[in-house]
Amino acid sequence: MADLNALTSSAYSHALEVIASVEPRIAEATRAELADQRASLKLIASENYASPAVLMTMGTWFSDKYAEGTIGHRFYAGCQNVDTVESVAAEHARELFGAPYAYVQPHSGIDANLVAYWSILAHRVESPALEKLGAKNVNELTDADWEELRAELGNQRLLGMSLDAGGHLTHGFRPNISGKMFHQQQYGTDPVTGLLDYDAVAAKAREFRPLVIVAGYSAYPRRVNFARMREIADEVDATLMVDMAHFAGLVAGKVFTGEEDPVPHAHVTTTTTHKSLRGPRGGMVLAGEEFAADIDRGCPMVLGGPLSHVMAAKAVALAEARQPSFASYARQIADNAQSLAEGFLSRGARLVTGGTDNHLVLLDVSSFGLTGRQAESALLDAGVVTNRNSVPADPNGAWYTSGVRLGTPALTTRGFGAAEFDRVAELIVEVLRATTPGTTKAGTASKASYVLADGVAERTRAAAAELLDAHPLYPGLELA
Ligand code: DSN
Repeated sequence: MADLNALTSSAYSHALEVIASVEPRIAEATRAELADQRASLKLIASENYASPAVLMTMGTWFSDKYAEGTIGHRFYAGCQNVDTVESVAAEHARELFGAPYAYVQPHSGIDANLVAYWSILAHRVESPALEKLGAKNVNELTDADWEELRAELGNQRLLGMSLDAGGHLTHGFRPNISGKMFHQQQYGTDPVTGLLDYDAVAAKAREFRPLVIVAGYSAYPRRVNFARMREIADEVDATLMVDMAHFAGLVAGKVFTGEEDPVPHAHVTTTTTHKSLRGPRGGMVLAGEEFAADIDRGCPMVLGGPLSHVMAAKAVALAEARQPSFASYARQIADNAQSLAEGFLSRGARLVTGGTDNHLVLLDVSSFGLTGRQAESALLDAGVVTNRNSVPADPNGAWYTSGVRLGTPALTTRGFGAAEFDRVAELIVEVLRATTPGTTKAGTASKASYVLADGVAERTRAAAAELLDAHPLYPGLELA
């Protein structure tokens, strides 16, 4: 078997030379990005490290091909190889997740959610409305028909998890288009436990009668019972959409099964491919066959031309996720999150919901006397990359916040285990204890500036380097 490390090193070294011959600053930035990623503790819960095979697949001439439409039904000639790529990616997605139908064109999670929303509107509202108007498709509608259709489409309701309880912008948050396409209401979490209260969600659904209930999260550190969410949706005749972007890797790796696997329970499931799933940056929609025709309208309804080079990389990543080693990886992600949580709790730090049972923890940094922004910045000084995040009913709002979100997928890819994550918790607590809020020019307490005690950043970086050197990123990849 070929020495893959040597091949990868050679391929990237040569590629950078080719790039440098045109724009050396981009070649330099690419080298610098690898060096930075290698030298930091990446704890952003939505990030990962894709394999060289996935990364290389994106750098090809598939980027040059237009292929609007669907497999075998394109608006451009010469798409036979794109058809192969999209078919293979969709086949892997269907088989990996046990979904009857998969659409692998979305460029991002937001795009995937938009495609899903439109497909639900089309399936639940537009098709019946067209039928009523005696038209086969939207092109046959007159201006008066459009008025009538808009009146029908305009009164649709969406119930999603609120942003500060851990939901996502695209789940009906007002500044996002999902909060404008739909009349939206939000469900939160229990104010004492921080946990989802399914009875409260059901009560809200009965009162609000949404067309769509969205489940899924980007900052909720617990598993969700999707069977229960489907019961709630069925009771009010809503369509259940699950956005599994954050935990798709845990579904793929069979850590989340039964009631915790969204795919058999949701009508439509969306995801990104680059978070715990460890693929290229992009999105995907999974559904039952009844939604397929409407989802297939995603391009050009919502999406620009498919990114064939990224669909090819999705196929490679999904093939990787079907290997047994991916299931071990997924289990390790969850085990490591446990260790990280216990590491914090044993050192007196406060976690939203008191712990985790997925891939992330939400650290409430108000107990250190800091805002999320101050904590995020001090940690970055020390080489720990996180992102600030609201906690439920956050007094500091969505900009300064009171929390820091930390996830285990990326460092688990590097080979970190439970002991390393306990050490990570120890380092983070040391940095936060050594950080104090700064003052504004007016002499009041600042929510942004901070003072990190002398020497702490350097000591933390040195300690982190020991962990990182023992678990190198892309081991064997050496750039000439
Ligand atoms: N930006 C992603 C995250 O960090 O969770 C979600 O879109």
